Amino acid sequence: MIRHSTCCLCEALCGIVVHTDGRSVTAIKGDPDDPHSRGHICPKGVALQDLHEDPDRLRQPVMRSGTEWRTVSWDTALDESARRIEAIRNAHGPDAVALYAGNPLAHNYSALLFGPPLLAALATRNRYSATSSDQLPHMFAALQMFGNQFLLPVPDIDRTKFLVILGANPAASMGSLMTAGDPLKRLKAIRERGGTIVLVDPRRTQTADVASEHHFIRPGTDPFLLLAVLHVMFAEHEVSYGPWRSYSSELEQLEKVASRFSPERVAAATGMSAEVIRELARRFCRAESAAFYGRLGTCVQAFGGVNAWLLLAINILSGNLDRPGGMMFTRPAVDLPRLAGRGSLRGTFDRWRSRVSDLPEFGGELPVSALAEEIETPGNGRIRALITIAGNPVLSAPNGARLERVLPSLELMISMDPYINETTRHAHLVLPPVSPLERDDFGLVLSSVAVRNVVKYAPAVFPPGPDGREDWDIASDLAARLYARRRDPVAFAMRPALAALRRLGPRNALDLLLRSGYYGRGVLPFLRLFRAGTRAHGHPALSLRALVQAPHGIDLGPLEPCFPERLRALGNPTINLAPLVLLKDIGRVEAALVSASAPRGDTLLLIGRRDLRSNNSWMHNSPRLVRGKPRCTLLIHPSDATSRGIGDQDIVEVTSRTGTVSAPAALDPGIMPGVVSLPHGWGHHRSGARLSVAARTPGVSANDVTDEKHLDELTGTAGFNGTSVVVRRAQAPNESVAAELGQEVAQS
Ligand SMILES: Nc1nc2c(c(=O)[nH]1)N[C@H]1C(S)=C(S)[C@@H](COP(=O)(O)OP(=O)(O)OC[C@H]3O[C@@H](n4cnc5c(=O)[nH]c(N)nc54)[C@H](O)[C@@H]3O)O[C@H]1N2
Ligand SMILES: Nc1nc2c(c(=O)[nH]1)N[C@H]1C(S)=C(S)[C@@H](COP(=O)(O)OP(=O)(O)OC[C@H]3O[C@@H](n4cnc5c(=O)[nH]c(N)nc54)[C@H](O)[C@@H]3O)O[C@H]1N2
Ligand code: SF4
Ligand SMILES: [Mo]
Repeated sequence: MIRHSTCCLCEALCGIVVHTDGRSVTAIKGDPDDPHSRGHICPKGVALQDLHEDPDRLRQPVMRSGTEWRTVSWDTALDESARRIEAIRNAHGPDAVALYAGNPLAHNYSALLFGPPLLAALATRNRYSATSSDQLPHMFAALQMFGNQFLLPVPDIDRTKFLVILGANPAASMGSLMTAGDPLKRLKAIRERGGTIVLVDPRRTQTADVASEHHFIRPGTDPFLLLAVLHVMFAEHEVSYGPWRSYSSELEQLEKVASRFSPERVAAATGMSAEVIRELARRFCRAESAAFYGRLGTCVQAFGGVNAWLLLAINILSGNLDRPGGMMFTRPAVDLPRLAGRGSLRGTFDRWRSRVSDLPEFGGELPVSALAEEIETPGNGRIRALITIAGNPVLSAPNGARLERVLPSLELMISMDPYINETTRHAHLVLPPVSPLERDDFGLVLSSVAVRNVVKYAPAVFPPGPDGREDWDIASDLAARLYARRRDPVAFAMRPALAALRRLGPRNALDLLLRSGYYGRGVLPFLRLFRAGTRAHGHPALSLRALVQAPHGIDLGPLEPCFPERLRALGNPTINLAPLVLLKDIGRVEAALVSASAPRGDTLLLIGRRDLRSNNSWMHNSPRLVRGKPRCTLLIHPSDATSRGIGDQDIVEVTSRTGTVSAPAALDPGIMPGVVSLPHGWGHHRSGARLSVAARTPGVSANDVTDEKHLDELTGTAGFNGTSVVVRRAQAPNESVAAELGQEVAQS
């Protein structure tokens, strides 16, 4: 038997064909008829089979006493969870119960649609998620400039003539905020049609193999580069407002700021010559079409917010926003910016701050950098219970080691997760969802950042196992049980509402969203009620049924210019080119530029990296993915290695303010001198986790040495990249390490 589905692991949304003998998988292949991915699949997609069959994957809820886990029924697990959450809430208030939501939720439409009732029932200000370890700056800039955190333009890579890739490695990540089936093939096509790809990255990654040129940039210095590009654009009158002149405000402020950052002034700090920067700006502006695409490397560092803003500004002022071949907006079948409406879902910032470090709220969440200290620090408002959903912050949060130390002090921890891993081993209850092949799939989030408008619904490949429940069902059931224990008017109102919502279920909810969307059939088709816009020609009018009848998905066509109508429809008359909060942050950029010339002593700057066969922290229990040579190595430039007496494959100690890890060194001329790279998501040797394959795989957690205090002070986004470290050969005399770090801290 074959079933068509979508791989849920990364953002590429590959169509897959799952071959089964009814109950188990016999093979997983790429779907050649998927109009989006056209047959592409990577090793992780094939390894969905390992995930599905993994004996370590939990099939039933488990409850811990001491180090012993016992299986319990769903009723027991959910009642016990609700009882214990309510006890802590009643004793210490709602903020005592924290919630952390991880990355896989972005790939889980039903959990996204049916998770909010749990958020509402908890009503805590202590909400955290992987957003603050990731794309928060892009959402922040979209909110400040367009008035909607979901209006994220994507590079139109299928048509562009000039693409700059700053701090992204699609060869490994398969694209991020740029959902594109087979991104490498699409990138290669840019050059085949005579276009140019410029990669700017502290490492010559595999993406360099498809780029026309690669330039090193020192980690954390991106705002200098971006300001210098703008400087050249203004100074040489390359600014072409395109259609934007009448919709943009605060242009003069931006020009004034950029005028202070000439290419000559930033050259030494960035490690890029003034001539390279100047030429980059000129070529970018003169290209027939161009997209300046910046991603994770520009986000998870000291200037994430400023970077995201300047990236948008460059695209706007070169006339490349919302034009074919530039940075464009999607028009997905279910439109998140429109769904967000005019209320707080459009985005919020700084409505409250974290108790200990005074870090700002964004979108109802606090930065994950604050999580450990909020658990650790006594006083009013201290976190006493933590619920994690699809997250592994012990391995993924900055200074995860600190979090690991404080988790055992919690009075209650509940995890919705299929594994007992480095984080969830501290939970009192683990509530496991079904495997991805046992639930249906719809690209709610990812099709809104896809390089073409695409839509696909994939029914579950297998029915759920005997005790299997989906995330949406677990979360909303828990919410219902929390309300059932309360006596207040909100709870009285919410009980029937939630019961009705659960009866509706995610499938019907999706159908309504599709029908009322841009390409929808309408909710009452013959009356055409609630249809958002005019249907594009040549596609069936959308409903869930129409999608079920198109098992490979439907291509709704290339991205189309949609401004200013779309901006207006979302309630925003203009684009703010220089939002005040961002302008103010330029003071910090100036200070960093001044201190960038100070001597660095013996310290190196740590950055991360991704690998095609690895997926954040959680696919390392797949035997086929972890085979082969160790991947958790420290890349170091030969000159930095030689000066430290380090040879290839020597074990080195990497020490930061927060800790030390050991890893084999890999000498690599492709990494910038002064920079070292360690991938994150490893370190599965911790006792108490139930990951038999991963535990045998060597590797340490990069987040044992990243620093929760090194962050983007404006947005609170984690600053994984650019962490100061000292690297020594293991067993080498070690006394001077502390002295070096002391010096570094004094400098910063
Ligand atoms: N040093 C460093 N740290 C980083 C990064 C970096 O580049 N460098 N990258 C950051 C980024 S971009 C991100 S997104 C974060 C990710 O950070 P997290 O989201 O905290 O971590 P993941 O490793 O994605 O772990 C996902 C967890 O979800 C579980 N899971 C998988 N599928 C499901 C599901 O369908 N339902 C449920 N309930 N659980 C599921 C897995 O078992 C695992 O425990 O890490 C960040 N951390
Ligand atoms: N195979 C695989 N695919 C994945 C994931 C995975 O773990 N494995 N994770 C998924 C997730 S959660 C995400 S968010 C995406 C991320 O996808 P991408 O945004 O493509 O991120 P990375 O692959 O981490 O590439 C970031 C690049 O930034 C560079 N860099 C580091 N510091 C700096 C800096 O200061 N400035 C600049 N300019 N560059 C810098 C790094 O060298 C690296 O090449 O990938 C997704 N896809
Ligand atoms: S690139 Fe790999 S992990 Fe990403 S969606 Fe495709 S098959 Fe899945
Ligand atoms: Mo991410």
